[in-house]
Amino acid sequence: MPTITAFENSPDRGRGQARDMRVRWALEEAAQPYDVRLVSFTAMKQAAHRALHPFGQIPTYEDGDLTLFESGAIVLHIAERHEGLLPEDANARARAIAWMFAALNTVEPPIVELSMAVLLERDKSWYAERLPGLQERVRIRLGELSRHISEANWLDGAFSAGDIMMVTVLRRLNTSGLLEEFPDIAAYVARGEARPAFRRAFEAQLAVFTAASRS
Ligand code: GTB
Repeated sequence: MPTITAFENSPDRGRGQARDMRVRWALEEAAQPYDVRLVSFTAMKQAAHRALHPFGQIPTYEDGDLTLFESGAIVLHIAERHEGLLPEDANARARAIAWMFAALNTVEPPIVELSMAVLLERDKSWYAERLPGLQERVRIRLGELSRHISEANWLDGAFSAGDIMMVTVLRRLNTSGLLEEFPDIAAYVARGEARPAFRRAFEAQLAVFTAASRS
């Protein structure tokens, strides 16, 4: 059974924003049981964890002789070994993988930049001036994605690992007000969140937060 790592005490307070969520979701879609090892911020930076993850972060994935880091690589590995997360047709499979990269390389960067500014720069003198530009860069990507998705249920035909990556990336905007400006995208995220596998993954990470806040 694979083991993944996740925050012992996630700063998102159980909102499922940390990147173990996408790995949990992929494992749930694949009906692959898994163990979770919870790590503290201190433990993450120590040698034992850095042996698994050179940058001292979560998530990691261990299965037999294999250790992986980077959520995209982990989800791709899971998708390649289980049915239902990547299409059989070679071209459709290549396109689904392209969407995984698009989520991580094209859509996630401006979203992370905006989130980090909101989190860390609120009290800075330049914040009010910088915010609209950061929001605009996210809006550009959402507009482009909205034109692509339009009325479609998923990014490219059937649900795939590309949708797992994209929905988890877009969820980072849940409290930003930006998703509501793009009803197609908001509906797409809601469709992802309504999947039973997403719900199971979400409840599992929420249970970690609930237990931590009781102790
Ligand atoms: N590129 C890597 C991947 O995709 O796996 C990035 C991994 C990463 O950023 N991990 C973060 C981490 O370990 C957790 S997910 N951070 C600790 C550190 O670097 O010391 C990022 C995250 C954290 C918290 C929230 N939140 O509170 O809303 C959202 C996202």
